[in-house]
Amino acid sequence: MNDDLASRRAMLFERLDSVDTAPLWAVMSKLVTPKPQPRSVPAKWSYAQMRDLLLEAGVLITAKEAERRVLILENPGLRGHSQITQSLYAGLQLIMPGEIAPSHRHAAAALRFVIEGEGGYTAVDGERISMQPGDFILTPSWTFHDHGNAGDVPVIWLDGLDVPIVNMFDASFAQSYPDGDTQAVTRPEGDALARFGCNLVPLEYTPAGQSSPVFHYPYARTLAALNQLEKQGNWDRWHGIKLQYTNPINGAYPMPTMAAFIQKLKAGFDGARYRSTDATVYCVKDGSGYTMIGETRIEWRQGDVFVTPSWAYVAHHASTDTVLFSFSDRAAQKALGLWREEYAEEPSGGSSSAEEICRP
Ligand code: 1HN
Repeated sequence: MNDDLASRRAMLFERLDSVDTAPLWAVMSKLVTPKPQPRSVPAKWSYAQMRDLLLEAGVLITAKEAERRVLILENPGLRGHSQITQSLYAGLQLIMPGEIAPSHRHAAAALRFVIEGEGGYTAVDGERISMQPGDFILTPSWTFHDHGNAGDVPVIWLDGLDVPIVNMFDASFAQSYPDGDTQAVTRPEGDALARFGCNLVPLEYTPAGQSSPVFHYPYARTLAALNQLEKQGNWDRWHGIKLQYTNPINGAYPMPTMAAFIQKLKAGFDGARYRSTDATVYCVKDGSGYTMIGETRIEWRQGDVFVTPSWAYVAHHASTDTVLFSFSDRAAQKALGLWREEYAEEPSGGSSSAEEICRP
């Protein structure tokens, strides 16, 4: 390019800049990439370490003062943004015996996976349920929710929220419960599960919202399903035995933005590589092993949380019998027609140039 052309272009760029304009040709390849270029990276938070830090926070601030006593799990590639992936927030929450976390509601939807402790409870939309380790719990958008601990040990769970999605749309609203710290309980424990969680629905039921009316998925039921399927065999080469949590009314994901999954891997499971556009947050319910995320090896054990970025190859390897919980923005991506997945045929560790196939 001759000097004259270069300087005329530079002058044009300056004039464009001065009127809040920019040339697409200078940024197009960054804007529209041939494949995902996530800023998030593979990462793990060791539960042993997080638990110590949480319990220290437990001495220094009450749940009530904090409103929520939570350690945010920030992806090392996204520090300072309260994000574990580009679209999701995750944190570890502690409630000490006798404490309450006051009632509020917000546009962001939350899910919870209980890691430790007996005696915790949460109230959602007028029903209070007690939490057991392994329980999966929903707080749909704009439902009042408060938590408490009626037991005598600390209760810790993983929170997942779609806050970055809500904020991307500039659609955030939030408010405190207008009438005290805890919401009025209007329905007995187990009401939603009886009405919607037993392959039955109330007579001539018409769905009221986009989230599952079941907001408590007790681990005893989840484990019974995994164990029955394990007896039958049929291990998937990529996923072991993997199920997705569902809205029983329509078979959709439990909430419009987030999907959640549970999977069992037998000791010695040596998974093949899989990738999808939904960056995924995992929590180890039980067991130990490691996951290859691209070239990164992440060792895990009970309680650990780890994250796999969009479109990275993921292959799980279990040393002992393992149950993994996971969640992602797959619901939102599928609703918007964006989600893609790919199964790599050859076992993990093989050549990355091997031919990739779609799964039958
Ligand atoms: C929230 O309301 C909870 O209710 C937990 O337990 C984490 C993170 C961001 C915004 C709201 C909860 C949260 C949150």
